Amino acid sequence: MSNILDGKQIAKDIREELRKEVAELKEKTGRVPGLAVVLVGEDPASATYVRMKGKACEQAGFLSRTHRLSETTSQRELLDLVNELNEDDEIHGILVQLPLPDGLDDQEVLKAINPEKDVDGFHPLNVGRLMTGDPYFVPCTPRGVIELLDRGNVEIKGKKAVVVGRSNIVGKPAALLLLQRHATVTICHSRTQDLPGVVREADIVVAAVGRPEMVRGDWIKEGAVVIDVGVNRVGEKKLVGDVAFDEAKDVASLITPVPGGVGPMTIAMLLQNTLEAFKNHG
Ligand code: NAP
Ligand code: LUD
Repeated sequence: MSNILDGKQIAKDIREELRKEVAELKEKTGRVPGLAVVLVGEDPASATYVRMKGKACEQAGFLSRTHRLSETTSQRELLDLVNELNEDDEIHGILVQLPLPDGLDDQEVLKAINPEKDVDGFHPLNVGRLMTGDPYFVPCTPRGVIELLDRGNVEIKGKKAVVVGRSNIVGKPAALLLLQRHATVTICHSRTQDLPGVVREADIVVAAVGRPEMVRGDWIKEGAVVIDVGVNRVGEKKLVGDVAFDEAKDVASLITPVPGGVGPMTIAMLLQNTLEAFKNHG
C-alpha cells in the first residue's frame, strides 16, 4: 500500500463536494459565494497562486474577482479597495495575497478587512479567536494540514506533534489547531537546539520552514506521519518541500509530497472558508 497522502486528490474531492453544495444553494437562493482576491505587484509565484485561486473558484461555481494592482500602489489606494470590497454585497470573502511589495504595511491592510469576510483568517480578531479555542475563520494552509490528517485517518489526540516553523501564517496556527485537537505540541524555530533530536520524538511532523529538504530521513521516527508545508523552487522549474522526501518516505507511515500535498489543500480550504462566509451572511 502506498504511504503517500495525496493532497491533490483530496483537494479535488473537496472542491467537488463544494461545487455540489454551491449548485444547490444557487438553486435555492439564486445567489453564489463570491471571493475577491487582491494581488499587488508582479511576484511570479504570487501571480501563479492567485490565478489558481480564481480558477478553482470558477470551477466550483463561485463568483471570482481578481484585482491586480501595480507595484507602485499606495497604502491609501489599497485600503480604499479593501473598504469597497467590505461594502460589496456580492463579495463574501476577501483575500490580499502576501507578501505585499516593500513600503506597504500588511498588518494595517489585514486589519482593514471586515473580520466576517476574512477568509484567510489573518485579522487579529480571527487570530485571537483561534488562540482562545473559539475559531471563526482558520487560516487556509493550517486548516488544510488538519483536513489532510483527518482524511488520512490519522489520530491526533494524545500524539506528540512537532511543528518546525513559527510564522503567523503557518507554524503558529498549525500548532494551535493541533493543540485544540489534543496533541502534545512542540514548536521549533531557528534557535531550537538539537532540532533533529526534537523531530525524532514526533508522531506527527509538520515542516513549515522554507528551506529545501532540510528535514532529513534520519530525523523521522519509524512510522511517524510527515506533513510537508514547504514549497521551494530550486533551479528553473523544480519544486521541493522542506523534507527530503525520498529519504523520509521509507521511514514515515504517511507523507505528503511536494508538489501535490498541502498546496492544493490551501486552495480547497479557501473555497471552504468562502462558502462558510456566504452561509453566515448570504
Ligand atoms: P517564514 O515566515 O519564513 O517562517 C519560517 C519559519 O521557519 C520561521 O519561524 C523560522 O524561524 C523557521 N526556520 C528558518 N530556518 C530554520 C532552521 N534552520 N531551523 C529551524 N527553523 C528554521 O515561512 P512561512 O511563511 O511559514 O512558510 C514556510 C514554508 O511553507 C515556505 O516554504 C513557504 O513557501 C511554504 N508555504 C506553503 C504554503 C502552502 O499552501 N503549501 C502556504 C504558506 C507557506 P525564526 O522564527 O526563528 O526565524
Ligand atoms: N497570502 C497565501 N501567500 C503565500 N502549490 C498561498 C500557496 C497554493 N494572503 C495570503 O496561497 O493563503 C495565502 N493567503 N499563500 N500559498 C502560499 C502562501 C499567501 C502555496 C502553494 C500553493 C497556495 C499550491 O497549490 C502547488 C503544490 O504544492 O502542489 C504547486 C503550485 C506550483 O507552483 O506549481
